[in-house]
Amino acid sequence: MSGGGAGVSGAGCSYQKFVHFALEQTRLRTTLVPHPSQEKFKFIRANEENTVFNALSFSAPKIRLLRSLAIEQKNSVQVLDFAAFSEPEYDLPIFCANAFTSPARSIVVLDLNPLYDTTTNKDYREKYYKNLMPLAHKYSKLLPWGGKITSESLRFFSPVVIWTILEPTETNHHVLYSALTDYYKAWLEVMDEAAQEISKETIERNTEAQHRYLTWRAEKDPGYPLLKKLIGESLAKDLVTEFLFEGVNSLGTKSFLDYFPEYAQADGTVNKKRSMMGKSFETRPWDAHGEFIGYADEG
Ligand code: BLA
Repeated sequence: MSGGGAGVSGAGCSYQKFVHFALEQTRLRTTLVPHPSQEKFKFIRANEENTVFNALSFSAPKIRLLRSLAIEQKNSVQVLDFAAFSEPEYDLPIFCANAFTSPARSIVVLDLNPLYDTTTNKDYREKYYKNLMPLAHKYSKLLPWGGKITSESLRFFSPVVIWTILEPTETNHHVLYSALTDYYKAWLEVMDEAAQEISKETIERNTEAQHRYLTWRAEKDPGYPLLKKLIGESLAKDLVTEFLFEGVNSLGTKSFLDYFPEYAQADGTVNKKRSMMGKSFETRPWDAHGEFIGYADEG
């Protein structure tokens, strides 16, 4: 066997295994209750018979939304989109685990996405990422930088991000599973320690930062074309706005173009291109201390 097929089915098991692990770990620390979005999407089915969707969503005292979407196509594509968003009384990073595995390769983004840009906001970087740099150091060696990336995405990444493209082998998926679980445990740790903000301005700022993130992803997520293909345009749209990025229509009133005016076209519509800046960052643009060093490479 060429390894591809075996690796992919192995990956499928691990994504489900990861979801199971993550929920179990979360329940050790807090009480999960089903999120209202579960009702509509729990039993979502694909057009194709060989494709299984698994959608779960919860909330908990500090957690506004914890949701997971796993897609498995027999002997073919395996997808994981797992994220956790805190209540706006906390400025917690957003846990983000995205993996798209085909027989050819796995495209992975794993991060504690910062609520505030860590290049311009040193306090935020110190608060959440200083302690995580050893973890990033370990896994960025095992899961090498995936090469040039949509430049806009960098704004939503932290110095500990794992952006990688892997051959879907057994060994690689073993390392990936270990990274997923270690990063999630790290997120649970900061979640546990997070103190509630009481200042109205701070809570509003956190709300808007989360809304901006949701707005970006609901509009430009690379997974959307595949979702459209699998469940049709209308349901894919609902899945994105009411499940994956739930809150995009309720946490704020600003539009995509309010946040990202560079995408405005002359007729007032949003440019469909994923990126206005193009791709850049051939190599990892942070040093071992989490300092951004990517400017030289830009353009
Ligand atoms: C590709 N997915 C990508 C790429 C990134 C991400 C960076 C590489 C292409 C690029 O440079 O943009 C993921 N980008 C992210 C994430 C953030 C971001 C997580 O900005 C967060 C801020 N991927 C999924 C899901 C599917 C999926 C759920 O997470 C499918 C349902 C598919 N991702 C997918 C596919 C590609 C991809 C098919 C390759 C094709 C392409 O590049 O468009």
